[in-house]
Amino acid sequence: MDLKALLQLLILMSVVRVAHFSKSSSKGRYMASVFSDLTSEEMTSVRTFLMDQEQLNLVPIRSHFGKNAIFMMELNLPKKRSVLNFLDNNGPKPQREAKVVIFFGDRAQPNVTEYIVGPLPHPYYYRPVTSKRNKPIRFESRPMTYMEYEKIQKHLMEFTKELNHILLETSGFSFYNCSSRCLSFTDIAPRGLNSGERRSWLILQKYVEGFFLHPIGVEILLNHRSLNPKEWMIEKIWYNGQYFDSVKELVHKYEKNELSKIQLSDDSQDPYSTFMPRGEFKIKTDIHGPKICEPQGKRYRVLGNYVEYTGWSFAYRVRPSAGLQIFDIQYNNERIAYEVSIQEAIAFYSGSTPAGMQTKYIDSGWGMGTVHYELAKGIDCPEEATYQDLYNYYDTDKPLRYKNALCIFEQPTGVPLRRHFDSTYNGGYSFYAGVENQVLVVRTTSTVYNYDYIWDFLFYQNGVIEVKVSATGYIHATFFTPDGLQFGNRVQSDVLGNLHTHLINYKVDLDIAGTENSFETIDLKYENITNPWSPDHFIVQSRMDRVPISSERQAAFRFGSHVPRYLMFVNPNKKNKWGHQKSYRIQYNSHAHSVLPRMWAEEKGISWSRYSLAVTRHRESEQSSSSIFIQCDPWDPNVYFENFIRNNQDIVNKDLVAWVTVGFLHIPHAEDIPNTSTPGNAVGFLLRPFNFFDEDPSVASRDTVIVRPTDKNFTKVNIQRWTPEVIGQCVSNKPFSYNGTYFSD
Ligand SMILES: [Cu+2]
Repeated sequence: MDLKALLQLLILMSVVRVAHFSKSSSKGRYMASVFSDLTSEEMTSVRTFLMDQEQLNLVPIRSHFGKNAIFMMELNLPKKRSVLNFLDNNGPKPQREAKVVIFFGDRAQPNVTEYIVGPLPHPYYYRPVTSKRNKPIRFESRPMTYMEYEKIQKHLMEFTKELNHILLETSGFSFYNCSSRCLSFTDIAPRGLNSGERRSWLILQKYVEGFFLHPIGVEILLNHRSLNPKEWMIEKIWYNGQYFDSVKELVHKYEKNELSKIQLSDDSQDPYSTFMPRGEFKIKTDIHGPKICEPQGKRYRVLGNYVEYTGWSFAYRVRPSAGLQIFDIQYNNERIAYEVSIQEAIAFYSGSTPAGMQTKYIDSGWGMGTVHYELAKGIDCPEEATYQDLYNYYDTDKPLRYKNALCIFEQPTGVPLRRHFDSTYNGGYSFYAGVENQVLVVRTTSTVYNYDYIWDFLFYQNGVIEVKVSATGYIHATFFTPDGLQFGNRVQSDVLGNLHTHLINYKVDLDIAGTENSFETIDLKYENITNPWSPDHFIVQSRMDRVPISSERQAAFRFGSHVPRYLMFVNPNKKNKWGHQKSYRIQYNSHAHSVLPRMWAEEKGISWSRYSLAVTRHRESEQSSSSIFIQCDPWDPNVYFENFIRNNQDIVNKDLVAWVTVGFLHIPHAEDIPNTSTPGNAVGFLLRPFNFFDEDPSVASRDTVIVRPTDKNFTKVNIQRWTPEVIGQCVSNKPFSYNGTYFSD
């Protein structure tokens, strides 16, 4: 390095500024800890305590099937009132407790019971969770476990022994002595047609990379309700469009040639379902694309589960059922929301095969909030992101650490936050000004078997929060038969991509500058008035039609009904400088519609999906719109969202919760092979300030650049900026420059 370069570096180093964090950060961290998930130590102590309770008679869940075992544990969220008392009034810190789900298989009436265990970290009490429903959770509604899958796999091997030659002739793959050519299966849900059933359709597939896309034309209905696997039975088999009551019947008809046989081509060597690159682009390249970098360090701070960035501060946790929850969202120390969280994600399918027509995935029942595997640096999140490990206790006997399962990062959006070029319309300009648009992202993923959801919460400098889910992974596909074409597209010679609707439900507990809020809508109405400046004419124009909504029923917008364009949460008691009630607006980015007629069998389990938006009074007993037990019993759900609005409470000047449903119809097409890609498959909503502030709060952003010509000939410009003039090595070693003229040559 020459002397000049060294001097430059020294000057640069002396002017490098770093982000300044408030002195209250450590207090913020302490406050946020009221929401923090159970630590590994807490989980272990809860387990030890419960295993010692003789009357529970617990055994490890990973070594027994159908006994009494701890299935899951998570933080028991303290009541909002006591949390707010702690956060806002210096009240006592709420006691930490765990919520534990125990499977009681070894009881005269097997059931599932939820317990509260506390206090942490040294528990000495446990009590069952009481609910208004006053009915035990049905044992058959429990999520699947590793042990149950192991038993199913074993029984499938046994049951399909007689079928072995048919499977081999059909696909070249089998369950027996299969070495590299093995079959696998996908079990679909719900598992039956009525409450209390547990019988699953299994789709047989070749076990190659991306096996989800390799159905072999055989589907099996297995009744696995009994806790004694010896009593399990195959109730039906579907083979190439034909139904059989037993393995025997299929074998008999197969051997007598009394059915239509299939023989699949062998594509297992070079499957269409892999990520392996193939083919060429017109413009070939094998060098890196652009990357995100932070040339002068991070501008946000993560302390435990507490995050600070520009005006923002919030806490987060990741619950095992549905995943990310963001709490106590504040902007410049003013609260906007108490909680914004994922509640449920569903995908309801159609098809001509029994598995296709039966599939109604309700993903929290598959531990959607626990399947957050490691994020790849530079692909799933920027390399420089802050990565956090997450701990789960779900179908396990010890806490499991999911490394780098959550990431937080700041990224440029590539579009300015604000900008203006102030033309003089004669070849020059009076000023140019712009603000870079950087956004803080909190991200997790859920790989629910074949599908991958990417969950984002974005915090913009102008007070906007964006909530977004992107879908990717493998489609859920069934064997192609010609009548399948009414339910999707043929995407490979033997594969139908089945149509399905994705719906995602969020809880948005807004607290606009306090808990007392009201809800109103704004749309436009034409008015027709005599033209005041030309009385022989009329003026037709739109005027604002502001409708205060006073009850829960009135605030429930069914899919298909008219939804006013502005959905406003207002604080009627607090006004901005201009006399307007402080408000935030929910703005949708979604193409959702309902998936089943109201009250149809399985629809009861997802009654939240009736409404694009429902607004309810906050109630501790209405913490979630869904549960992990609904997937296996949607017919008699233990959480029935419709009840949240049934009592039609008054919602004026009250603590309000918005239940937001977004989604999209997915008709798989050739380009879903090998994977569904994220562009176009992202939906969500925005929370936007609307008279909450007195002006755009991003005026505080130092990501601003202003350029003013200093002489008539535009030979010199005055550049004003509030960040170091030189960015650093990471992007460019040249200072920002600007000319901005458009003279002709
Ligand atoms: Cu899809």
